[in-house]
Amino acid sequence: MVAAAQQADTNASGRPEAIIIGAGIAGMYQLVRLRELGMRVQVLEAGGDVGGTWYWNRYPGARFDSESWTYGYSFSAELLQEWNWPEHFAAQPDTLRYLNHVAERFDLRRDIRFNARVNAAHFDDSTNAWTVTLESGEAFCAPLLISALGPLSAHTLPNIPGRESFAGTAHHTARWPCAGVDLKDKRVGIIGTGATAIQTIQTIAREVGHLTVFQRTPNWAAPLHNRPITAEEQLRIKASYPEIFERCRQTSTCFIHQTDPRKALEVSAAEREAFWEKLYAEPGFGIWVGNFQDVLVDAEANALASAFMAKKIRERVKDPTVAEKLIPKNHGFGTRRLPLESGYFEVYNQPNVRLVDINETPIECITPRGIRTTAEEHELDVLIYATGFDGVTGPYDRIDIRGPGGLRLKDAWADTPRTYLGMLAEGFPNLLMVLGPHTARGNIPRNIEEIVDWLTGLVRHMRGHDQARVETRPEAVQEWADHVEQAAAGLLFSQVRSWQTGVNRNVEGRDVLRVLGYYGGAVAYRRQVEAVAAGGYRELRFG
Ligand code: NA7
Repeated sequence: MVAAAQQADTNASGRPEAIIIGAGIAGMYQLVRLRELGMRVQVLEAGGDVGGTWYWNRYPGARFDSESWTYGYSFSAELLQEWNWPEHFAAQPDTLRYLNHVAERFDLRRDIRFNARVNAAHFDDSTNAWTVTLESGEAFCAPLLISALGPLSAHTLPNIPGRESFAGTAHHTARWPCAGVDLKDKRVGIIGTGATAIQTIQTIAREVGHLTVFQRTPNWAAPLHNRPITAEEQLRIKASYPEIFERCRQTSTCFIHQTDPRKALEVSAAEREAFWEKLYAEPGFGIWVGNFQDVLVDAEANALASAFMAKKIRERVKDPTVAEKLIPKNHGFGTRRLPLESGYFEVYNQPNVRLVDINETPIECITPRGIRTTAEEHELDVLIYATGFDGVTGPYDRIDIRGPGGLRLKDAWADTPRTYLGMLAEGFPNLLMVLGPHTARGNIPRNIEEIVDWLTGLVRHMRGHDQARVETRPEAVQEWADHVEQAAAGLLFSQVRSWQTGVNRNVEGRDVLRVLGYYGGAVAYRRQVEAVAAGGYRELRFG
C-alpha cells in the first residue's frame, strides 16, 4: 500500500477530484454529470470498453426485457432524437452500439481507463482521500470515490466438483467470447434456468446438435412479444419522450407498466381470467408489475396467478411430464425476477432438447467428457454456465474496500448492508454508491439517472460549501435500515431465495435471505431523497 500511495503521489499533478469505478450505464452518466461541475474525473473500468452489463453479457439471445424506448438515457434531447432503437426490446449488440455511440458523442473515453480492474480502495482518514489500486498495482488517488459497479457484475460459477477437468469448451454467459462460440451441430449442455439461460436456450436450441438443460429450479416466464419498431412508431416514440419518461416517473418500478388498482380476489373469476389473458398477450413486464395489486403480496391471489401461468405451460409443452418439471413448485409467480421469453417452452417439444431435473438426478461432478448425474453421464462438446451472479453486494465484496481504522466493507456488511438511502455506506466517508444496496430498483437506467443526479447534487453542495468530507450519521442509517426492512416486509418475494434476496448457493455464506433493495417504490424513494437534498442534507455529516 505504501508503494501504491507513493505512485499515487507521483501522479499528483493531474490528480482527479473523483474516481468512478465502472464505465457501464451508471459510470458513464456519472462522468457526464461531474464534468458539468468542472471536475477532473478518472473512470476505472475492468472491461476493454464501455457498456458494463452490455459489454460482458454477449451470450446468444441477450436482450432487453424493458421497452427499448424507456431504457435509453433521458438527459439529452438530441441523443433521444438521433438514436433509432430497431426493436421494441433491443438485442445486446444494439444496446452496446448505443452505449458506444453515447461514449463517442460525449467524448467520454478520454477520462476512462480500460482493462483497469480495481482490487482495493483504502480511505486515508488524515487526508480525506481514497487510494484506489488496480490489479496491475497502479494506484490512483482522489477525495471522492463513486462506485458504479452494477448490481449484477460479479458472476459466479457453479460449485460442482471437476469443473476444471472438462475437456470441451466451457463459458459463463457473462464472459461470452466476443468472437462467439461455434455451437452448430454440437452437443451442448447448459446449467441454469434463470432469465439468462432462458434467453440462451430459446436462441441456440435450433442450431445445436443436441441440447441438455440441467435445471435445479424452474422459473415462471411470460412471453416478451418483441417486434421491430416501424418507421411510424419511431416518429411517435421520438415525439413522446417527455410523456414516456413522465409515465416512468409515476410508476413504482419506473417501467411503463403500472400496478392495476383492482384486486385479483375481488373481481369475478371471468374478469380475472380475461385480464390475465390480456396481459399474457401483451409485450413486456405488464403481467409482472402491471398485474392486480394483490398478486405479489397476497398468497391466495398469487396462487391463482400461478395456476394461470402453470396452465399456459401445460398448453405449450406437449409432454405432460416435462411440463410438470417446468412448473415452479417452490415459489409463486412473480416472486423472483420474471424472465420474459420468446418460444422458450416450445423448445422442449423439439426432439434434440432434453430437460434434466437435477433434483431428481443430482449432478455428481463435471468430467472430462461432460456432466455426470446420479443416473448417467451426459457427453458434451460445449458447457454453458448460466449460473448467475453474486447480486448487489458481490461486486463490493470482490474489492478490498477499507474505511477509517481499516474497517473492511465486506466485514461491515457481513450480516446486512448498512447504508443511508442506499447511496452512502456507514463508516465509509466520501464513498458514493450508484445502485448500491437499498436503493429503489426496476427499470435500471431510470433508477441510475435519478441516483446520479442526486449524488451530483451532493457533490455540488460539498464544493459550494468547501467541504472535504461527507459521511453518514448513525441515527439516519438506523432509520433508513428500519424503513427498508418495513418496506420489504409482507412482500411475497422477500421470503423466496434468489439473487434479489441475496442468496447464491455458489458463494460461501450467501444462503441467508437479506433485504437488498428499497421496495417502497420509486415514487416514495424519490420523495425521500429529494426531501433530504431540499433540506440541505442535514441527515449527513460534513467536514
Ligand atoms: P439467475 O436468475 O440467478 O439464475 C441462475 C441459474 O443458475 C438458476 O437457475 C440457478 O438455479 C442456476 N444455478 C446456479 N448455480 C447452480 C448450481 N451449482 N447447480 C445448478 N444450477 C445452478 O441468473 P441469470 O443470469 O439467469 O439472471 C440474473 C439477472 O440478469 C436476471 O434476474 C435479470 O435481471 C438479468 P437456482 O435457481 O439457484 O436453483
